Amino acid sequence: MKKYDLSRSMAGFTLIEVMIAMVILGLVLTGLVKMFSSTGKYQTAQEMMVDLTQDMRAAKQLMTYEIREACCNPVGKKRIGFLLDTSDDSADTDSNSIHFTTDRDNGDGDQFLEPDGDADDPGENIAFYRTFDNCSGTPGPVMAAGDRRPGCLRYAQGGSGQPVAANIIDLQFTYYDSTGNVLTSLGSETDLDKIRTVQVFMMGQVENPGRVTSANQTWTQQFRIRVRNAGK
Ligand SMILES: [Ca+2]
Ligand SMILES: [Ca+2]
Ligand SMILES: [Ca+2]
Ligand SMILES: [Ca+2]
Repeated sequence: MKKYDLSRSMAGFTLIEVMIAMVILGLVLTGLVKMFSSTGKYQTAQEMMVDLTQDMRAAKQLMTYEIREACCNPVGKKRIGFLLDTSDDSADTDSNSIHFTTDRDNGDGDQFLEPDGDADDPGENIAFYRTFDNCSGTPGPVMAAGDRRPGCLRYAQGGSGQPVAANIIDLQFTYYDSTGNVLTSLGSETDLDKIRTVQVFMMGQVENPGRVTSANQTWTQQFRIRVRNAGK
């Protein structure tokens, strides 16, 4: 039987060879680490944008549904529609907020929608606005249209506004009358009753914009909603 000469095979690599092998291995590993870390960053950037666009699309759906159903008043016992509140910038109908009532039900809790001529039942007093906070904890001050700092889009149903989407860096409402002209004055209920269409401009920013190029930091959506029941 042939014997292996261990000492001889162990001596097969010189120190130089081992060092060269280690340097090559090091280079390969560095390359691999770089490749993986850049892939990871790319995925995170994509995920951040997906998060933002999903939140904003959901916000659009909610706003479209609610604004389309605004001002429903089939019984007509009292005025129901867009609201004027000069004391609270989150509770009026202007460039940075929208607030309206609608009569959908009588609040009896059954499955039937039975408008009862008033707007004091659940889900009949709706507002959207933006506050200067990140949607967690106490709401910050109401933000002006065009204020490009990140804020929280909120949805109120008669009480305090619930968070809908964070990192919203602009929210602007524009109101149109029946002829498609922009309503510039909304200082009275008579003016508010002229609203037929609402345009929403919304811009969001990814959670960590410093990690991505400027082209991938923001997402914008603008849409118009016809208020089906307005003027009826
Ligand atoms: Ca306002
Ligand atoms: Ca009602
Ligand atoms: Ca009622
Ligand atoms: Ca009912």
